[in-house]
Amino acid sequence: MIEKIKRVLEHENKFLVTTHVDPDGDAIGSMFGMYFFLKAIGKTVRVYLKDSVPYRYAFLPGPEKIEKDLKNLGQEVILVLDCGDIKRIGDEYNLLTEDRFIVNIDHHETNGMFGKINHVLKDASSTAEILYDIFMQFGAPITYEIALNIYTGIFTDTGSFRFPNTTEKCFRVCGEMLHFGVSPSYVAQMVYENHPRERFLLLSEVLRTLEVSEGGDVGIVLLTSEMFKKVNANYEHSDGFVEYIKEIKGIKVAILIRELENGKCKVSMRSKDNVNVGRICGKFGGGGHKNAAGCILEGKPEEVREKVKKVLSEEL
Ligand SMILES: [Mn+2]
Repeated sequence: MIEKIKRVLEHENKFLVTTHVDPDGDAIGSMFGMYFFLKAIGKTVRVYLKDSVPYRYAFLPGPEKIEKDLKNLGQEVILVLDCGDIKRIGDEYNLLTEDRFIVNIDHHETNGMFGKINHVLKDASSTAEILYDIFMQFGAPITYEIALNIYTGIFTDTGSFRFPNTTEKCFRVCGEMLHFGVSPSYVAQMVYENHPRERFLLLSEVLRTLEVSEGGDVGIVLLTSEMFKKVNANYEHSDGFVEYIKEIKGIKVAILIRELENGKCKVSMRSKDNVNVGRICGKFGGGGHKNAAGCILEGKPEEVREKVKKVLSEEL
């Protein structure tokens, strides 16, 4: 598979790189890393990202121009990175018709295999780690820009080397990125110690809703539209809140239920060890990984909480 991808990257000249909406550090790092790599081997590259780059990843070196629509699509090879479902690149996914040459590079368990080439490694920590192996095939020099993006992708998708997807390889690849000038403390500061204060005002509202199950293994919090208004915060400020709930002793499943505008809620789940929240979210039409997944459900946050509790009581 990696040989096939190598051939495409070598022989084609025009590429469009994209990733999922609501991008995380691996999505942005993979996309920008691929951008700089393709530039380094002399290719013409466009980058399409429906959403803005979240503030915590704004330090990452990236292309000057990020396109927000796919109107002027030519004959580019489309590289879809870190995206389990083609619909998640944004509304315009339907412009990527069957005759398009899509290369799907990902590590989501629930990947829809929507590409002409599908390089989906479920055991990889991150898409950035998969890209590292691809880049190594070329013998092209890894620049600081590429290294910083790869490092950040692996660092964030492993929860700073805390999640079960953390392997020897993660440390090896990240260690190697240090040779190219990456500073781990700089990345950590940019990603984790660079928040506007609205985030913490919002967090204090959310923590008031904390409900821990009788057995102490499930923690659920709610995030309502009202709370955003009250502290003048936006969605971006709430990124990663669910991780705090997972820090409670004994918690196996941490859940954040966020109210959306359309009478629905986004449910984010995180789990420890062998609890597979990817499968649980799959039952609700969502997806993700074993220890990190999400889905969207109808109803007010309190109603959604009841639905989720019911399913969890059957599953755990
Ligand atoms: Mn990822």
